[in-house]
Amino acid sequence: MKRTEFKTRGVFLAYDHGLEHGPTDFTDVNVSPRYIIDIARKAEVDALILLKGSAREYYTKDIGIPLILKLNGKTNMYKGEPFSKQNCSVEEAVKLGASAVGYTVYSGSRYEKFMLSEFSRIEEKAHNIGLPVIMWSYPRGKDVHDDESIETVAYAARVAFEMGADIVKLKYPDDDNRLDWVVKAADKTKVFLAGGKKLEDQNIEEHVEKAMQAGFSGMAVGRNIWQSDDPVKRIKRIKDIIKSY
Ligand code: FBP
Repeated sequence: MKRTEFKTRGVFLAYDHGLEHGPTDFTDVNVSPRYIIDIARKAEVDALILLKGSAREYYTKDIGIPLILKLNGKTNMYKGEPFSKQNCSVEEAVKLGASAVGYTVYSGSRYEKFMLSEFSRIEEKAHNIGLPVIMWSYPRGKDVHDDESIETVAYAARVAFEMGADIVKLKYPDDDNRLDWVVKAADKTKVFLAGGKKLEDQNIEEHVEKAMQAGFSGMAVGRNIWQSDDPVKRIKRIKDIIKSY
């Protein structure tokens, strides 16, 4: 399948929660990948993030939205030290029409060495065929005491840069006066904000505004969009903020 052109700025719509959290995040409506694809089209998001199951059944290039295929993931039934193994190959992602690939690294976990080396193999393979690589960089595990501190989030940003990621997806840190430090730590890697649990419209827009002011490149968001009553409007508002920078 021919790749759809991929931009490293804007809004990405994330929908890998069926594996990460289970259907508890879903309603009768947003449980269907078709609903999410419909939002993505109407709001003209810059990319759609799927796992291989949804991608295989629902993604086609006619949708006109670039696909980011997430190559690892785990359930939250498992409560031990975080460890997310690769469960889809770069080759399979290409077959499914992906324009980029994604992978979560839980730095600080006792299993980080496995995730870092798996990420590294994926990064080399993907870059060899011109596919951008996105790291979900989420410090987590019993040795990580404050995953939302600015220093931890900046460290997560740097991990992605040093590992060769084109884009890093990060949680919003607790000290938003120092968001520019996160961007500096990421150097050439573009920084995207993750969404988190559903917030009020105003709060999410405030986060995006502050992040963009500090030099972020966009937002990769899931629940705050497809759990909202008016997902398309929410995306459009976020897009307008991003475009104004
Ligand atoms: P949300 O915007 O819904 O938070 O999605 C972002 C994301 O990174 C998803 O891609 C992923 O499924 C989820 O968060 C993982 O969240 P966590 O590991 O914090 O439970």
